[in-house]
Amino acid sequence: MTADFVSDIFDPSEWQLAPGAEDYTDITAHVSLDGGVARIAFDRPEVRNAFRPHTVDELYRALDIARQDPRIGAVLLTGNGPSPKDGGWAFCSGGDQRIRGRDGYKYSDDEATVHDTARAGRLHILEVQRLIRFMPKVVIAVVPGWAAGGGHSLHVVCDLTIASAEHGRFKQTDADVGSFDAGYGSAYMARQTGQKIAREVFFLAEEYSAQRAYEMGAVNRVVPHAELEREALKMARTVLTKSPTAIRMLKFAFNAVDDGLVGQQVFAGEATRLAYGTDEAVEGRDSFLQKRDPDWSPFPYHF
Ligand code: S0N
Repeated sequence: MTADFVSDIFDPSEWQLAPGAEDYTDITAHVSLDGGVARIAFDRPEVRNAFRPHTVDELYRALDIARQDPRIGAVLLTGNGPSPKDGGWAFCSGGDQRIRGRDGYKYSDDEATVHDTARAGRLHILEVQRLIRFMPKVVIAVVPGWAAGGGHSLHVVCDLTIASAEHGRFKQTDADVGSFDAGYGSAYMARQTGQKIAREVFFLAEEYSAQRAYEMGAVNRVVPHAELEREALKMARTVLTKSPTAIRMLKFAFNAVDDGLVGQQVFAGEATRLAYGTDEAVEGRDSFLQKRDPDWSPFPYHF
């Protein structure tokens, strides 16, 4: 069964509901009919797709389901629209400022009944950033409108970004509202665009068109608004034509240089998985289980 309509540029004939997606209130989640691509979208267009703690919980869950689904090779992260209030488009405008407390973002009173942590402030969008960063699949930010504040940081941390030529707009408002993403949002952005540009984006908090963001090296492709989702799906399907192992190793290799020992750990974990498939590793395991010395003689010291 194909999906219901969720956004003006969404093509329901390409998608089916993702597992568990019926329960989401703040996002939508779909899987392409061929099973290879996930589409996860902020669904609060009336507030430019700002996220509250509940939104982040759902986003984390949907991304983690995509991470664990062995058929899915690429994820589209986007925002539904337009806003019913004024027709404006957004990818995401970051943390919902209406519920920001002194120690982070608060669950609302009705959510409080279902969350043990309801009264504590949360900043767990950073957990979502890490999930995007460390999932062994290509995550594409599909930007139909504003990418602002924490929404800007999310696009930065995604592997690729494709944006609407007409409505895609980028603005790092963190310093306007007294917040600061001092991790991937800023330092990793500087890796992408260079220090001067990243500092300008944060220190001046000006608005940039999709075309200008492309020129900065922050966006991969700028396409007509009506074509955005089609082009994004095409990009994802191109990724699916590549070797899954090669893509995984490449993503973690790109990450490793900036991620310190965690980056090395993630890359090395994949290397270990590959090594387990060799006769040499099988000999190591079997010799232990058979209580004998390993015979490494068939395995050369490569140079
Ligand atoms: C996106 C902007 C530029 C769009 O401007 P535009 O098109 O003029 O629309 P508006 O009229 O401003 O907005 C339409 C309606 O949407 C509401 N709204 C928009 N954004 C938010 C938001 N983030 N929270 C709550 N409501 C929002 C407007 O109020 C308006 O509503 P009505 O119709 O009722 O008037 C513009 O909207 C804008 O600048 N938005 C704010 C962007 C922003 O500052 N976001 C927060 C930045 N900070 C974070 O995201 C922090 C994230 C985080 O968790 C974090 C991560 C790492 C480290 C630290 C933190 C941390 O929080 O400290």
